Amino acid sequence: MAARGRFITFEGGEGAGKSTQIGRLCERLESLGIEVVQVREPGGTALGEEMRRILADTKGDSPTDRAEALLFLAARAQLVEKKLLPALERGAWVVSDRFSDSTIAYQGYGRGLDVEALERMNAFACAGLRPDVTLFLDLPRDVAVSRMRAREIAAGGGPDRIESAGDEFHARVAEGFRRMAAAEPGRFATIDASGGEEAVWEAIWKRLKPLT
Ligand code: Z5A
Repeated sequence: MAARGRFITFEGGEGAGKSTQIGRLCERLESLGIEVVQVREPGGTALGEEMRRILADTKGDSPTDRAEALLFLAARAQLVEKKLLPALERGAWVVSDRFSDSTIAYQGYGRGLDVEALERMNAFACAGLRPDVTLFLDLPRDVAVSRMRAREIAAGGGPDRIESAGDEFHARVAEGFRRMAAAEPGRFATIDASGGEEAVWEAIWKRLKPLT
């Protein structure tokens, strides 16, 4: 029987460089002959992608804070059971753009919902699955905003519902990630994401290479 694969998650505020670094990581792992399953949250299943559309919508009937939390959790439950557990059981690495810590940071610290209740609901939704390593890309909000604006101008898009939540909300989210990283230093690696792509990548690979 194959050894269980590794489960790596990337967390942090929007525009911190998660997708960019995940692309590099998956390429590196594949070049080493490792099977990689790359997913994003919310998403990764048909149901999850539909939830993503609903959650980003700025025009429809906005979910309440509790309904928002439950939508993220439902998308996660579907992803874990349908995709992540089978991949890990056959020995693949799973690399996820956000996971359960985002719910604690955004819906707990950001929206002000009960963090302990969210932790219990996360455990239920994840069927007990926890990341082996969580890379927290820490980037000052003003730098992230200017990176995102440059991207939006290039792509012609605009901020979604959660992106538009305001500076105080995003400061609480960042504080939430920092507290979680400090509370679980064995799982979290805090990466200074303010450097160039190459410097950030080197810090990430230094943490993950010993697991290959
Ligand atoms: N959410 C939640 O509330 N609760 C939950 O439980 C979950 C999620 C799971 C998902 O957003 C939203 O859902 C998110 C949290 C919430 N909302 N907010 N706000 P998403 O998946 O659409 O997007 P995101 O996760 O917020 O990330 P992003 O905007 O796609 O950013 P990123 O992936 O971290 O960054 P990037 O795309 O790699 O880089 C951003 C730009 O910077 C891009 O133009 C890059 O080329 C550039 N870049 C990247 N790295 C560098 C460096 N090192 N230097 C300079 N420029 C760089």
